[in-house]
Amino acid sequence: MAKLRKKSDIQGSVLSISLNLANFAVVKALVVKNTGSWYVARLEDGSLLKNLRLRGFRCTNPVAVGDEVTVEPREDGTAFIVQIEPRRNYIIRRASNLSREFQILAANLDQAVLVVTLANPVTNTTFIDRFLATAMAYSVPVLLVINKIDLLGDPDDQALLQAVMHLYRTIGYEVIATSTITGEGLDTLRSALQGRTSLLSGNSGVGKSSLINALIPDASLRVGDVSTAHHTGMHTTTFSEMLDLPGGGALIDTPGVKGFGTIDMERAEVDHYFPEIFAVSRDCRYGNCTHTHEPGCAVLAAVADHRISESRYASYLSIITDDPNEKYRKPF
Ligand SMILES: Nc1nc2c(ncn2[C@@H]2O[C@H](COP(=O)(O)OP(=O)(O)O)[C@@H](O)[C@H]2O)c(=O)[nH]1
Ligand SMILES: [Mg+2]
Ligand SMILES: [Zn+2]
Repeated sequence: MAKLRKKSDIQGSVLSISLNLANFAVVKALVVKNTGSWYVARLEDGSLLKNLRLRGFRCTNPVAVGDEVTVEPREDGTAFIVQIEPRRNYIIRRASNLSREFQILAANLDQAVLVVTLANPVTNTTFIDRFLATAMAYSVPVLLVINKIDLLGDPDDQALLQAVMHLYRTIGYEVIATSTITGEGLDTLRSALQGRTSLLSGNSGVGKSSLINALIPDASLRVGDVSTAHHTGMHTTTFSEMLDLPGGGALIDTPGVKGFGTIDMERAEVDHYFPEIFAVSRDCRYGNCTHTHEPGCAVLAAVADHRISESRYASYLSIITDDPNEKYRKPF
């Protein structure tokens, strides 16, 4: 299976382009929309440059919403993005499951907001944990939003909500429970988003559009629109847009993109992205412990006596068994 290139390679490939800007005035701008074939960027004075195309880039979709770019206007009125400033961070994903190609979903993020639901639909915990681990690998903090809590009326559901909030807060994540129906949690969410640029993620149906509508009154996004049209065929279209929040800050919406999927992490580094597993792993007998079968594994012991959650450990296993090298691993 194709391996995603390392972060440094991607950054390098984007920035290693030599450009001839001699004859044209260039301007700096912030990319606020990516349709997959053209871009919209905002100048410092707030005005928008539309219909921007790329020139001089080798990979497909090298520019993402959140990128600070240099735009070169042409005499015929068209304009090109010709250079990208170094990124603070970014999130990439494969263009499709088995693709060699990668797409940058968003750049220069303060945080990623993962919207999940415990009912209608139930968000899979493996999906949540893969997202959290991947975001940590990209140095992007995650705010977990549990939406549709109005549906969690009965005591069992309430207990589940409390347990999930407790689990992720104990690990160190910020968790906010919301309902776009009752309005519960929306003020807390609003202040967690204020003044920051946040990527909004989550499976379809969890209420992302509803949350955007609640937070940005003039957004009027279609609720219940599954956007299947955006992810058919070999090359998934990257459509994403930066939406300004009334109190300052912005949400980056990528309709049609479920999550960032999995990136290839070196198996030995996966435990770094599960903070509670990493903390315990210091006590494993072997420095190269994979926490699967080794004698003296402190992680296995912690799972056995419930200091590490079984669901988190299952997610850890699901990532390390993804690794194509896993098949060829020598027995311990
Ligand atoms: N009960 C309940 N339903 C919600 C809530 N938020 C959104 N919904 C509903 O969930 C469905 C999917 O919402 P939508 O915002 O389109 O989800 P998206 O696919 O993540 O953008 C719609 O029928 C919404 O009305 C909520 O807090 N509680
Ligand atoms: Mg939606
Ligand atoms: Zn171990």
